[in-house]
Amino acid sequence: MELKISNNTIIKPFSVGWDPADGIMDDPDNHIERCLSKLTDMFIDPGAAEAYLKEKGDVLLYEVYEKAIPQRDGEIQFCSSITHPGRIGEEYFMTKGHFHARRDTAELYYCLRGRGYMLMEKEDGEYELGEMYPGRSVYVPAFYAHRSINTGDEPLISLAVYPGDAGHDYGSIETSGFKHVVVERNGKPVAIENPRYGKME
Ligand code: S6P
Ligand code: ZN
Repeated sequence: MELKISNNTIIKPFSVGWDPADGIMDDPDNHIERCLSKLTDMFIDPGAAEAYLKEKGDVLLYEVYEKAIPQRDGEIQFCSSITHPGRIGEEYFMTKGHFHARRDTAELYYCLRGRGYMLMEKEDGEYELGEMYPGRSVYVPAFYAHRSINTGDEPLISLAVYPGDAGHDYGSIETSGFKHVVVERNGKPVAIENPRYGKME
C-alpha cells in the first residue's frame, strides 16, 4: 500500500468525512480495491475460488480508503477498511492480511458496521480472534499479523489507525499463509488449522 507522498511532506491540519454506513471516505488519496481474481490463491480451496469466479464473475472482496500521510515516526495512518460479505466454499471473504514492516507497531480497529473477526497471529502460530461488531474495538498488538474476516451478511466496516511508519509486509502471508483460518461449520464461524499452511503459492 504505497502512498504517493514524500516522507518530508509537511502535513497541515485537515479533517475528512467518511460515512460509517458504507465506509466511503470523501476525497480519498487512495482507494484500494481487491478483487477475487487476484486473490484466489489466498483461500484454502483455490479450486472453489476459480469455480466461484466462473459462476459469479469477479467480485470485490475488500476495499480501503485512505488519506496520504507521510510514512514517518510520529505520524498516524488511518483508513476505512471495508470487507464485503460472502464465502468461498466454507471460508469467509477476508482481507489478505499482513504483518507490519516495522513489527513492533500495533493497530487499533473500531468497527462501525457488520460482524466478523480480526484474526491476529504471531510468527510462532499463537493466535487470537477479536470479535468485531458495531461499537467494538480490537487492539492488534505489535508482532501480530492481522486479517479482517466478514462472517455476516453485510459489509464489515472499520476505522483502522496505526503508526505512521508501520508499513505493510505481505511476504510470508503470500507464501505461507496464516496458520489458522476461519470457516463456517454447522452455521457458525470456527478457527481451524490452515491445510495449505506453508504452501500457499
Ligand atoms: C493497515 C490496516 C488495514 C489493511 C486493510 C487491507 O495496517 O491493517 O488498513 O491494510 O484492511 O488489508 P490488507 O491485508 O490487504 O492490507
Ligand atoms: Zn495493519
